[in-house]
Amino acid sequence: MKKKAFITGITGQDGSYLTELLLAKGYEVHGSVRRTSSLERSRLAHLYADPEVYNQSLFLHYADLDDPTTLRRVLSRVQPSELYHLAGQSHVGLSFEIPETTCEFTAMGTLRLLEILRDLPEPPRFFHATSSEIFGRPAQSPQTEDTPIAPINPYGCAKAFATQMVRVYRESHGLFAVNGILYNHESPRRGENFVTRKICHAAAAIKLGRQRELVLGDTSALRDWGHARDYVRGMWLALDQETADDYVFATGKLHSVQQVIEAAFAAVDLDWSGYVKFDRHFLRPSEPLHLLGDATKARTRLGWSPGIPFQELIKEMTIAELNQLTRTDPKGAA
Ligand code: F7E
Repeated sequence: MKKKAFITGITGQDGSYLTELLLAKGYEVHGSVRRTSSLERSRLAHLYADPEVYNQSLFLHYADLDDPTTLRRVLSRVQPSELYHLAGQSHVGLSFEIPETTCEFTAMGTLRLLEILRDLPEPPRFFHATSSEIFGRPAQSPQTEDTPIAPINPYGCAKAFATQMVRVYRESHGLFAVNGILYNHESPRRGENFVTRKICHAAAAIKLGRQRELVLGDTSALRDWGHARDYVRGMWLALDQETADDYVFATGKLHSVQQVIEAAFAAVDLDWSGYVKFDRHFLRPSEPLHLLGDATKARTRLGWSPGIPFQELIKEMTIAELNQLTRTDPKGAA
């Protein structure tokens, strides 16, 4: 019998990489998709197009985190042995604009899932994709699973609530529930409003003469950036254990937004300095500080380590943008 996994957020960056990983491991993969007018599922398009995969080992279900009745019905029917919860409003800047929506999906959505699992006769193993943003501006750097939670933005607060609830349901209700505390992780499939993708896209578009400038907020901000492909491997490993626990997934290396700019423009052989402009519109009311992860526990217990270094990641993302832009309008290439 094939193992069955269920993924919320299957159409996102992490969902699509995780789907590929699980299909390669022989799983039957199910995912929930939101009803939207745009049908934005491009990250899974190559799998839909494959008649040996779509509706054979990959299945999609309409369900959303604010509709627990449907979620309960779908999960009762599918009966997965593993549930990877990746969905939620994940943009930190946007969470200042739409705090209630952020909490509704990211915090309450997680609690609703935990409540459903608690009632199932055989609850699946549960992976919750949480975030370094739960730490805010920690006194301790690097952070571990034991660093105190002290978020400083609505997104971090929603994730903090959900993270703590996962711990409560693990300890009080005996669920096999895991928090993966994920530091920033990127790829060519990253959403366009995150800074790495925005920069890599701009470098490629400027190279091709299709964009004139790149407008950014705080370029001195530091982050611990890894590759999403490495992080989804960690998710799977975290559920493939005897007991449930929390794990930090991080590279343990800090880079600035400015270093992303330099690496992306170098990948297309351009001098960045004439193109990058500042706009305070992209500044946030507060910035986390010292968010650097210590993944010792994931390394020693799970045998996990990040394989793809920062320079390689940014180069891969920029070249992917260049290829994509050239494919969409080959004549525009300069
Ligand atoms: O910002 C600065 C911005 O939006 C990174 C999510 O996956 O990782 C991600 O959150 C930094 C910040 O990611 C622009 O102020 C400057 O300091 O790419 P980002 P994030 O906020 O770190 C965590 C771990 C998550 O959990 C989240 O879900 O870049 N920055 N100028 C800018 N950021 C954006 N987006 N756009 C700018 O123009």
